[in-house]
Amino acid sequence: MKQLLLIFFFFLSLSVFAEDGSRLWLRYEPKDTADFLIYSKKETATYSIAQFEIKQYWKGKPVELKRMNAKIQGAPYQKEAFNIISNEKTIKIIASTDIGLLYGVYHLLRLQETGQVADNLNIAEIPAYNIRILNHWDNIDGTIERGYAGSSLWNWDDLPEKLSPRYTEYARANASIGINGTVLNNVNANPKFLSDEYLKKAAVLANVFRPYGIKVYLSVNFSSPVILGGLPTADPLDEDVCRWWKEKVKEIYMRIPDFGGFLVKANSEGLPGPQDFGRTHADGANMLAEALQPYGGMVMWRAFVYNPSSPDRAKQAYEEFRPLDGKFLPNVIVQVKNGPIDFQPREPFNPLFGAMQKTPLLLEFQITQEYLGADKQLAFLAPLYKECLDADTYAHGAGSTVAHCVKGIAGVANTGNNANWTGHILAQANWYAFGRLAWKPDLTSEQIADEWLKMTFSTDTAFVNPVKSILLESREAVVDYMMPLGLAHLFAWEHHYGPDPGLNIPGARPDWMPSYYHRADSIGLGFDRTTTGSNTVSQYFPPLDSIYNHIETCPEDLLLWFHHVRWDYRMKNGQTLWENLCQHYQRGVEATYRFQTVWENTQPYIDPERWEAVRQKLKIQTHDAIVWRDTCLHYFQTFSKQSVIP
Ligand code: GCV
Repeated sequence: MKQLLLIFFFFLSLSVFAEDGSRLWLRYEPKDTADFLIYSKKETATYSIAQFEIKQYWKGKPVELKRMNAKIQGAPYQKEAFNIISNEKTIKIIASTDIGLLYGVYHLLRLQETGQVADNLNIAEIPAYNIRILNHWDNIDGTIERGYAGSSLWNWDDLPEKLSPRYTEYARANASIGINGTVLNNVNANPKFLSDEYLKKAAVLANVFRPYGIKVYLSVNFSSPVILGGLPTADPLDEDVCRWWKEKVKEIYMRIPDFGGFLVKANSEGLPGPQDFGRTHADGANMLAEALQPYGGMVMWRAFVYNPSSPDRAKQAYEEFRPLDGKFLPNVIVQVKNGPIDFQPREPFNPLFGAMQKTPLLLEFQITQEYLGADKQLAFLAPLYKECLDADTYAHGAGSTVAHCVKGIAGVANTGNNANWTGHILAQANWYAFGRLAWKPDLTSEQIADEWLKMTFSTDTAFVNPVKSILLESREAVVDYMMPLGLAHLFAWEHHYGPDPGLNIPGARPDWMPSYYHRADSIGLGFDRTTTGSNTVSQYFPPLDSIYNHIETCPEDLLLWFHHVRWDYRMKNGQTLWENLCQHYQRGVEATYRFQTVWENTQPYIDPERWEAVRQKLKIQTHDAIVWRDTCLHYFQTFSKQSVIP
């Protein structure tokens, strides 16, 4: 009952709005009616939300919410699936579970908001993956690692007693795009999150999220048995350690009966892990998996590993994890970043996709723009996500796309406690795009941009079409003015915002220095990963290994990733590498001017607050794009010895 009342007051609170971006894409206008107050005591909280949303916001013919097995052709029973079927008089949303109904309701409202309600709807939707999860890199002190939208959404000091209304808003926003899991804390995990004090807090958040179909997970520190439990070791084969984890898991499930499981970063960037005891990643993951298995929980074990002694960082995850294929328990899923290095503006797909054939994989994207302009720059990431999802691994012949090789998708969240949630209002589109693609990877970037713009701003084509075009262009523009042609990691020390290709800190890890990645010299530019270089190309299936290996066949947008290319090398357009490099940097800057011009013309279509907020950000973007272009070209010029072509 308490939960239903909370939901009621939450919806009531939505009637007062400021145009600060806080409403996200959920800008449904309420109907002029009071009948949404009627609900039956027998209904679940999820069903009540579905009912509220329809009664409050749906403006078409009567809707019936029907719980029965949804008929999804060719798909097995799926508890999150739904049908929407309409005839002249009514619309039926059919699902076998309440969460399926709620997803159906949000789908129908999306159709309404984007002007796509047809007379005879016959829709069957089933999510492509069961795991569609956000990873929050939120710390216990309220800071967010690589977060650019304020502090953590979780007010740990106020929990478990005081609940922010934002927790419900967060859950609702996620449910509306099909996200069904959230890892509350940073992968650089503080063991304290497993203390009773913090489990109580996490349990309260889980209670808020549950009606919206969202499970809570926690990142764990591998040394927790030592730091929290006082044991002398965290060796995964030690009986006391196994017992400690089993007890801890039992305690968690007493507090959170539907707890999702653990996310683990181990033996990565200085964090502890099983290798500290001469054990493998599989030993570590399986020990945790055994503890979680009786409760249906799972382990998401990250494959983000690299160490400074390796000649090529891009090879290491594959080298460490590929030999472990088949050695993980069934409730372990290995979480792999989209590219082999680290969320760069452009990377080839990670060669582990397709290569781990006996181990389920979870694809990890970054929604927060650590390497794509933080909260200051427009970079609509659907094209980046699509590039990876649609990439052909050739693991089982042509057509074995990354999307087919994975069992779920994780996204490092871009949310914080800023009123507009994501720092840059247009970055809300990346949260939205992530959810939509995790549900349906076949959607196009254009469809997603179109939906998001119509729901967030206006359905007027005079607004939607030009803004959609700049959204779709924006990621490529960032690549152009930051790191074109396959360059990577030219960032200044630590903050990963601005450029510093010449950075050289004596004594620092070489693989944290830009020169490790760009390898500029008097001959040319780029990292030789061919068979005569670091041989990373051989981690890809044929024919990709050979396509990447040969300079003539390597796609030009990845040229400097795989090859060290002479400054005077003739590219496909007949001009030299140096000339092309200059053109890309210039093209990127010019695109940002276009973003400003397009946005200036949108003033009549949207509210002044959000219009001005975006306008300011776009100005910063042009300024900073110029800094990128000038810094990089002037630095590379010291090697190419050629003048910068304007
Ligand atoms: C959470 C990169 C980031 C780190 C991040 C790490 C990871 O190195 O810069 O902040 O740590 O990736 O994904 O674990």
